[in-house]
Amino acid sequence: MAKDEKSQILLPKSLLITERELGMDASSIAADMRRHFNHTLGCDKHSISAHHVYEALVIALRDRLMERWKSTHYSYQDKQCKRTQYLSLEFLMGRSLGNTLLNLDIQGEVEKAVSALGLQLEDVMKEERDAGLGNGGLGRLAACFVDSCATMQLPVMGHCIRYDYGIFKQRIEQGEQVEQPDHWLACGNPWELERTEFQQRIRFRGRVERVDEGQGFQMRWVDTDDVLAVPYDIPIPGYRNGTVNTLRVWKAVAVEEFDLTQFNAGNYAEAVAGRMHAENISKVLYPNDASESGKELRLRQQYFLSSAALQDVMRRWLRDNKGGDFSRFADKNCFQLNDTHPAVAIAELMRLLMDEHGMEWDVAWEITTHCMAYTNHTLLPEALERWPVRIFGELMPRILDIIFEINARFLSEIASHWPGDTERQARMSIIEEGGEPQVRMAHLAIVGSFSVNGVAALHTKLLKEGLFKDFYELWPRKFNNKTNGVTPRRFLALSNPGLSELITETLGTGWETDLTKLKDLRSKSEDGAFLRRWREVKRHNKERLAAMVEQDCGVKCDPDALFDVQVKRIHEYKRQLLNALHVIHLYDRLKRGDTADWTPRCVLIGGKAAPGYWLAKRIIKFINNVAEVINKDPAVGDLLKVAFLPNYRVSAMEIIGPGTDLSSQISTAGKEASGTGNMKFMMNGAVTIGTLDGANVEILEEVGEENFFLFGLTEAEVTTTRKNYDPERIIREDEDLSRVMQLLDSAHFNQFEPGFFDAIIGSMRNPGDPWMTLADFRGFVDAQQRAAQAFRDQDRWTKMSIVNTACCAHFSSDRTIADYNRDIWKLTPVASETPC
Ligand code: 26Q
Repeated sequence: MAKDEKSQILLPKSLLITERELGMDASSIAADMRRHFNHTLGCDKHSISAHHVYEALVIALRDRLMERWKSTHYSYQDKQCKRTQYLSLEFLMGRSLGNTLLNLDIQGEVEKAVSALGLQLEDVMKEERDAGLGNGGLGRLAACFVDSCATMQLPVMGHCIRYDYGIFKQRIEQGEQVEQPDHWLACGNPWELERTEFQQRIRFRGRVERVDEGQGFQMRWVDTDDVLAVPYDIPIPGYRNGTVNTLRVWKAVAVEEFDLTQFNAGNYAEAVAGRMHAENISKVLYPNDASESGKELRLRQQYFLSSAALQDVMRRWLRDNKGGDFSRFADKNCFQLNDTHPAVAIAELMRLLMDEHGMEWDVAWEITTHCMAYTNHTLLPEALERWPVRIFGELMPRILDIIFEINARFLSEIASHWPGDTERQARMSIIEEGGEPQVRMAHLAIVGSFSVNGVAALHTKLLKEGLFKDFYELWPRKFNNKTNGVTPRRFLALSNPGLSELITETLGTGWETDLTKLKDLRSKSEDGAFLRRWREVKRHNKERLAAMVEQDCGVKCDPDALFDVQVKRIHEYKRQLLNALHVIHLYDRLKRGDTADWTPRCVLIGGKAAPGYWLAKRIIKFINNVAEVINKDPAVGDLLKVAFLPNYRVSAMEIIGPGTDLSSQISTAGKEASGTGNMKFMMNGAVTIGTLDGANVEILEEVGEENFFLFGLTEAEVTTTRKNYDPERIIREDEDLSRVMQLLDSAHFNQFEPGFFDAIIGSMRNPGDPWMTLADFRGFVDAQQRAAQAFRDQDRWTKMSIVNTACCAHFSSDRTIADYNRDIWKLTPVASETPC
């Protein structure tokens, strides 16, 4: 018997199903789909839709996941193993259906079940919307990580906010980005399971009281405006291993007694408005991929997530450790902070340990600093998060007190380490003085964590030498590198079935969880028949991509042309403008008849701009105008096509990656922390044209210079060249660039919009241009020429493509997670064996 804690009613164990009993064959699945379609969803002959079929299938699959989910949970519980919580304001999951079918190994049976019901699985799969709970790299990284953790049977739970609105949908109207809200939950989310029984109360505002309870002073945070955090669990299946981990997403709900005073005073509307204010916390994902200063709602989101996740862990701890002994808490728990966005968790854990569990500062600090670990994702100083002390104090006064105390103790450590060095104290302080005082979140994260990592070797080196130099001098052993990776299940096995089949035929299975096996493909690159097969797969994937481009942009691309692709958020440092300059140069060559040995090319560019980033939006318009002029010009024909792909997202990458020949990774050296798109392309046999930046450095190391089109200044050269950077001279001395700039100056791409691109042109001509776009023009054009020439020798190109796939093992997120686990988390894998 088990007891209901609330009602005290005794519940017989016979209620529980303890064996797996749901069939994995087509007929059991079809039967369950019909039952859910008719009974769970209540569909009848008047209300029949493809979406309901999709929902019925997902519920049938969720039932099957549920058995494995419980087993996994019991196994972790039985072992009382150490666990990691991955705290992230973003999880860019994309679609789940294909991934679930792949991981449960029931693609074939579900296909049969669906066709027995008279439908095509492919059509049903299109019904799923992307879960777009993230902006880009950082959010997708979190999604790849939970996939790898489940596949490696590591007890890791993801925590995120259950935003009602994910990243906006991008439409292009007259060449400009128009944002539309992404109400992805409008038709519900059949994957999730609401867990009201685990809800938590999150406090805001109020004031702090000092109370004497006999055994010394205690701090009490009182008169607060509380919000409930209600968790929804999303299953994360491992690859064919019986493990199902959890992504827990938290929704903000007003507390019942919320604004009862208003209500009782007859102010009904005000009382309801108060509820809405609380529930706004989980309304919308902020669409900036660099920090946005000062938005109070964003800080509320950060504290909401951090506190909910920590209280959730505390609840479990107190249940399993009666009497509240915290001495082993840090041995059993790790919190990985995905950038500084959840860094307030450091102060929140201190608060919970001291104020709610009566601990002394030093004991609480020892625990906190032994379970927090921080990952940095940026090298741009302007992207480091800062919050005005004033906002912090208003929203979370108790948390601000704790941050001040952390800082006071930290500064005295600095003072004894470097006596008299007040400048260093000011540089390192968690509080930035001067003007409006700010909390420096990265400093809080470094001081409060036992591990600080960058996301690629170059990035980590630059963090130690630059941004975090002072901290590295103080705590060299805290700093470590964890080069990013991507999951080969979604980005190879699922999105590139043709290549997967060829690989499996050649090497057997097992590569899906051990990409080092792919290195044996290298020996096949001399085998003519294999080259032909490889080329056929790529050709088929290019047809699929060309169909998407035609549908979404109305541009027809010849699948035999070189597909040159750059998809990522629009940012000056990522230099979509350099790409555009090259396109204009090719157009100029065509116009002047310089077409000897021409390689037909389709240039595809896609990505969202933060709605408030004016220049990034103007860059989108620029690319669209250039594309329109070129595509319309009869003199150009099929030799050059340019398209801007609207609404780039995870599910689009699943088509784009496999169909790409040449992957553009052309950021200013020293600016892109890692990049992960570069890895997805490489895995799918695209060759990279890139600078020595982020993880490109490691891709180059793996494939060798002969399989990579390297160009551009190095990070060190960028730093020295900056001092006497003279873009006008570069233009003067390069005839091709002069001609390109002339076309721009003559408004060739904005004949009806005079002056429209002046800001763009001006930014590149500016000697202070931080991204030094023109400095790399010549190198880029020459590298593109080498790529075009290599492509004309199809055997040579195919070999390069094979080598790229063969060498991608280092970029599997399984390798990344193995590194996190070996150096930071130290978890033991737990097989899911316990009966459900
Ligand atoms: C912060 C505060 C307020 C509002 C927004 C934000 C915010 C949100 C998202 C700041 C940054 C981000 C996202 C950053 C990001 O995606 N960075 C990328 O992370 C990848 C994974 O490590 C790297 O590969 C990329 O190089 C890096 O740019």
